[in-house]
Amino acid sequence: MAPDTPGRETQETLSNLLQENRRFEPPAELASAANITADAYDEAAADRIGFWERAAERLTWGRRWDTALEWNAPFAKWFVGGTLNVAYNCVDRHVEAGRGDKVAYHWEGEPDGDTRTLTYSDLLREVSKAANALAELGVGKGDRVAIYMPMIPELPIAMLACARIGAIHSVVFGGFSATALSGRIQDADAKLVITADGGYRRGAPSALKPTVDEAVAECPGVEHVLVVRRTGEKVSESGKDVWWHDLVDRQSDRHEAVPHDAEDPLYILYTSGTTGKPKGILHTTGGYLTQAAWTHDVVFDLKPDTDIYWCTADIGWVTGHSYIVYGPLANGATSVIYEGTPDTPHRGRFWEIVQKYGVTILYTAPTAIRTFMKWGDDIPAKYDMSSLRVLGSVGEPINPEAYVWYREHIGGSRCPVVDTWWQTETGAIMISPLPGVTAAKPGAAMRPLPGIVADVVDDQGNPVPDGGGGFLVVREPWPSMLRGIWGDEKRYTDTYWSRFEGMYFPGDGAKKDDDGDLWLLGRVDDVMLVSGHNISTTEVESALVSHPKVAEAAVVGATDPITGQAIVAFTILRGGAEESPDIAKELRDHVAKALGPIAKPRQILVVPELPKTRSGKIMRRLLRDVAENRSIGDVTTLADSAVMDLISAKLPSAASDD
Ligand code: 6R9
Repeated sequence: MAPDTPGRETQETLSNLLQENRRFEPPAELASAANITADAYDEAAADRIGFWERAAERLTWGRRWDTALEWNAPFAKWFVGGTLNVAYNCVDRHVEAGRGDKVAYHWEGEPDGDTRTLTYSDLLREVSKAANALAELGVGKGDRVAIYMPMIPELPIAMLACARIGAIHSVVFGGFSATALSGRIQDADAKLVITADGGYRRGAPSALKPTVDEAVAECPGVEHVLVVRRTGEKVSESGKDVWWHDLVDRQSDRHEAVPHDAEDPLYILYTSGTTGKPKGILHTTGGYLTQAAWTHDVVFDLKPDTDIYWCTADIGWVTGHSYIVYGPLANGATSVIYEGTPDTPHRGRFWEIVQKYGVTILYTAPTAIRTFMKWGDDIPAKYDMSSLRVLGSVGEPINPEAYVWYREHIGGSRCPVVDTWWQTETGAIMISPLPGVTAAKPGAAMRPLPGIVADVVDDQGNPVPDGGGGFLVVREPWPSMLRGIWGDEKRYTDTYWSRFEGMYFPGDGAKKDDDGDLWLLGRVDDVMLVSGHNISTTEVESALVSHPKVAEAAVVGATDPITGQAIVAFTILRGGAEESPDIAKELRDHVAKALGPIAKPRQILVVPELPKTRSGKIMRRLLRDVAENRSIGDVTTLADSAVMDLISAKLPSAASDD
C-alpha cells in the first residue's frame, strides 16, 4: 500500500465509497435442484476438515489418506498417505463407468468449420498414447515438461499425459516471448518442451516454433522438443525435434495409470508477475483436484449429463488449468474449447458458439464482458442463447454495470452470475456466490465458499467491521493451496505469510459491506492515496463504467503536489458514444456524484485501448508511467505492445521511449 502522506492522517485502511443496492435472487427452479444448499456453510463451519474429506471422496483413490491435513504453518499437506492418479480420475474412471461415448471436449478451431469432438474414450486413447510417448523420450516421474501450445486438443492431452506418469508440467502462455519462455524452462529445469508449429489467431496462422527454437537455444537441459503439426507452415528442424504425429501416433493406446502420492507435484505455473522474476507456483495432486472438482460442481451447479460448459480462458492461465482441464474432466463434464479470438471472423463468434453447441454454463472474464459492451448490444441479440443457465466471471473485479449488462444481454435476465475470486496460488475458487443459494449483488464476490475461512483486516491484522475496507486474508489452509514457489521456499514465506502473522495474504484489497458481504477492490499495490484517503482503483473504475458512455476504465494515482496523489483516469467509450469536448467534465462530475468529491479524477483521457496482460488484467503500472510522465517500464507481459504508443499519443506531455 502507498505510504502515508506526511502530516495527513489516514482515515481508514481502504475507503468504502461505492453503494450498490441491486440484488438478484437465485432462480427458483435452479435453487430447488441445486447441487448444494445453504446448510453446507454450517456443516463446513462445524467441521471444516471433515467437510473437505467428504469433498475428497468424490475422487477415486488408490489408497485412502490417513490424515486429512498436516499443518506446519505455512506448509500444508492434505490427504497425507493417500494415493491417486489425476489422469485416471479425469478420464479412465468415466470410461470404466460406461460413459466412454460421452463428449469430453467439443473443440472449435478458429478457421471456420475446423472442429474436433473427443469423447472420454477418445481422450483415454490419446492420453495413453501420449503417456507412452513421454516414457519413450525418457520422461519419468518428477521430471519437468514445459508446454507452449495453442488452444488445441493436444494441449490438455499433453497435460494429462504428464499427470498420468507423474511428470510435472509447466504450461507457458503461447503468447510469451522467447526470453520469457527460456526463463521459465530454465527455472524449472525442464527436459522436454511440447509445442506446435503454430496456431490460428485473428484469422491467420501464428507461428510458435521459431520462438521455441530461440528459447531452447538458451536451454542446454532440454533434450527433446515434441512438435504438433497444426498450421502446416514450414518450420526449421533441429536434432532435438520430434514430430507428435511420428512419435505419439505409433504408440500403444493402452497405458496403466499408477497412483501417485497425494502430495506429489502436479504442475508449476508461473504467475504473470507484473514486477520482478516470475514465481513458479507449485500445485500437488490430491488437494488440488479435490477443490478444483468440488468448486466446479457447486459454483456452476454442474449437471454432467445435461450441461454444456464453456470456459473461455486460455489454458495457459490457471483458470484454464482448473476449469477447462482438471475440474470439468474430474466431474465428467462436456466442455467446449475454442482456439481463437472473440472477433474472428466476426464479433458475434462467441454467441455463435453458444448457439451452436447449446452452451448452458459460460465462464469468462470482465475484460471480455466490457469489450462486448463496447461492441454493442445488437451483436449478442442476433443469436439464440436461451440454452444458458449459469454465468461466471473471473480475473478482475467485475464492475456492477458490466455485471448487469452480462446478466441482461448474455443471460437474458434469467441466469445467475457468479463472480468468482481466486488466484494461481489458491488453485481453485475461494470466494463466490452459489448460484442456487445466494441472492447476489452486482460486483460482489459475496462470501467465502464453505470450507474457506477468509476475512478483511486492517493494517494491524484486526478484522474490519461491516462497512469497512482493508486487506483480504485467508485464515485457514485449504486443499488446493499452493505448496510453495518452485525452488524458493523463502520467497513463498516472505510473499504470502509475512505481512500478517498466521494468515495468508493474497495481495488484494477488499471491503465488507453493511451485510458483511465481500467486495474485491483490486491489488493493494494499485491503491491510491488521495488527501489521506486510501481509494481503490476498482471503485472509481466502476463509477466511470456506470456512466452510459463508458465501456471500460482504468485509473491510477499520479503524484500531485497538493493531494499527495491525484486520480488519473483512462477510459474507453461504448460503441456509438461520441467523444465530445466536455466529456471529461461530464465524467468527473459523474464520479464525484457517485462516490463523493474525494474520488473525482484530476484528469480524464479517452483512449482507444488499455494495456492488458494475456489473461486480460489491466496493467496499471504502465498507465502510472504515462500519468507521471515517465518512460514506460517492462512491457514483456503485455498482450499487445502497440497499445502503449496509442495511449501515449493521447497525452501530448507524456514521453514514451519504447
Ligand atoms: C484466477 C486468476 C489473481 C488475481 C487476484 C485478483 C484478481 C481474480 C477476481 C479478481 C476481483 C475477482 N482477481 N478474480 N479480483 N474479483 N472475481 O485470475 O488468477 O491470474 O493468478 O490472478 O486476479 O487481484 O489476486 P491469477
